[in-house]
Amino acid sequence: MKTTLTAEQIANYRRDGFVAHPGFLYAAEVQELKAAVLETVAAMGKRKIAGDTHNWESGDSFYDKVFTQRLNLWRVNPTVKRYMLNPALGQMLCQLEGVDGFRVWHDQALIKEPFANATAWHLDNPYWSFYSRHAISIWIALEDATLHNGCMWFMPGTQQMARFDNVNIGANMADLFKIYPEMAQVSPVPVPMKAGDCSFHNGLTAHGAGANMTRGRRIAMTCAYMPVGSTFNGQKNILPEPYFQSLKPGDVLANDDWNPVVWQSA
Ligand SMILES: O=C(O)CCC(=O)C(=O)O
Ligand SMILES: [Fe+2]
Repeated sequence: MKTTLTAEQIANYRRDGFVAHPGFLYAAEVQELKAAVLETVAAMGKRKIAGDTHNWESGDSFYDKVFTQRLNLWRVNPTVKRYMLNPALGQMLCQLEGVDGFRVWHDQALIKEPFANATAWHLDNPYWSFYSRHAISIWIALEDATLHNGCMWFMPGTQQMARFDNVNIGANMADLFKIYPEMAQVSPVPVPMKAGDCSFHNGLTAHGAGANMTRGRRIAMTCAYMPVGSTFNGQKNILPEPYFQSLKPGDVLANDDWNPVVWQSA
């Protein structure tokens, strides 16, 4: 794992709200993580969230055909956990965001199957159970992500324009711009990646991905992180029901089982 960032990468991240980090995983690590992810996705079957008790029938809706989406693999697979909760990775997140510590929010395997739909422009943090201008995600390519098979695209600087209003990832690519018309003036930047490359993006940076125009699978592993000290905003997102019921808005989200600390400075 290449866990050193240059000063230029940190400066670019803070200006643009995203940065690419080529060569994050070495070849043997790509093989190990990819095998662990695919094995866990297969073992989860129709369960969308690891450990969840109810089956999600993946239907034929537009969203079902954006990607195969499985969450919280880290909770059931020790290899995935070793990568996603790696302290050196946690330290990189702190450098990028300039905060003291991060907890894991949730991970996600996102596999654009052959001929999958595009991922509409959206923000991430407003979906989650805390609001923060310092939430961050890593997106790791486990197969090459190209302009043809649906690589990620980001809108530089939009993290500064965002409030906590958002849209669902629906069939209309441009719905986000109904609530943020000013973002439609920003030129999007594609980030094609080789397997093992990753990017980081802020939870308020507008991003999306193209359709998969190929017969191959675009396989990505991602993870979202919450600054230590973040507070509950009243939204359930993927919180388990009993934990959700125990919370009131303003409570600090500090459950070490559900959201363990990835890294915190002393
Ligand atoms: O992989 C995709 O198509 C979208 C990923 C995404 O929205 C994210 O990682 O926040
Ligand atoms: Fe996203």
